[in-house]
Amino acid sequence: MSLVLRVGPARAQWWLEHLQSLLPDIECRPWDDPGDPAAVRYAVVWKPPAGGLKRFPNLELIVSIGAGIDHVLADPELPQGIPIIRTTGDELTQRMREYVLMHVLRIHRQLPLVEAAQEKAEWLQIVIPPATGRTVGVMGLGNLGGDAARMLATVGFKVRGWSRSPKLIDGVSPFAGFNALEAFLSECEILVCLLPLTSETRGILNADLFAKLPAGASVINAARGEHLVEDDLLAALDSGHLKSATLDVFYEEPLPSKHPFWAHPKVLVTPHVASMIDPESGGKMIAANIQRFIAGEPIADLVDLEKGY
Ligand code: NDP
Ligand code: OXD
Repeated sequence: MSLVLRVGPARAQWWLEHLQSLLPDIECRPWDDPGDPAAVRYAVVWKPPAGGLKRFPNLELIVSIGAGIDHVLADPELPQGIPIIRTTGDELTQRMREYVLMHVLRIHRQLPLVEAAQEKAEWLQIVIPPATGRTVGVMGLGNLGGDAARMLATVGFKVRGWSRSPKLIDGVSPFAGFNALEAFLSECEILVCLLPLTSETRGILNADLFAKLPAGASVINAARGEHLVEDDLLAALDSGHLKSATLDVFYEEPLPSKHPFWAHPKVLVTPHVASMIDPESGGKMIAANIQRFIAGEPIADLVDLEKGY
């Protein structure tokens, strides 16, 4: 009985050794050297290539090294009927909370202007409203978005949240479904996207949506690159309707060196690091979920494949 691991090369060995130490009864093998394909029962993967998982005829479980599972569902040859578990956890949530707080405050307190002024040795005093005078909208109120919205409300922001089904979170004005999207957007000065990528949310950050935001709004996308229509964002920034964009995720990762986002004065690029799953904390979550699966116990992170997230 074996487990096959597919993760980027930078941390592959760390992952493999750590998972093996947590799952001593299962042989953990790298993706490119899986041994007997018939022995592979578990696949722990980030962005598996198309057709890669169908190599294993006795696969029982797929584990996403990520909160999102879009990168698994993207495989057109994905073997059907196999349960998929996503990876969550306090550290993942904590890291995303820090990312959202840092970038919302950077925009709210106009840090780019302060830094530009310093370069010119200019003493620029800007009167900024307190957070209680600023509205932030969070799209997606799940583990990450729900937590971020709660945290922003605690800091003092006026917070709105948008989800598929209604969600009640202290200090957060709830909006649910596409019928409520326009009303939700109408006052969001800073918009944070923490949606999963599904057929309903692909391309949701587009010209139509930007037009419904107040003039001068800023957008933070820490969800998936495919949520964003890149040309629409560039047009909205260049027309001045949007003030700035903070992007952690991209259609193509790593973001190609010639991509216009890198040098755009209104875009801050971060390299998909808003909340990284590391082998220590992520490995513990993954190993615990595999053990629950083997024991036939309930698994909170089991993905509802009907919903697609
Ligand atoms: P969850 O599945 O816990 O939550 C998803 C939220 O989005 C839910 O509130 C859900 O609504 C809402 N939603 C889904 N579809 C729609 C829709 N059509 N319309 C409105 N709302 C919708 O996800 P997580 O919070 O764990 O993660 C969100 C995403 O963040 C991941 O899928 C991943 O893409 C991204 N991510 C990015 C990371 C990074 O480092 N940049 C790290 C980790 C995750 P409802 O509550 O009604 O179900
Ligand atoms: C995730 C991610 O989905 O890292 O967890 O993007």
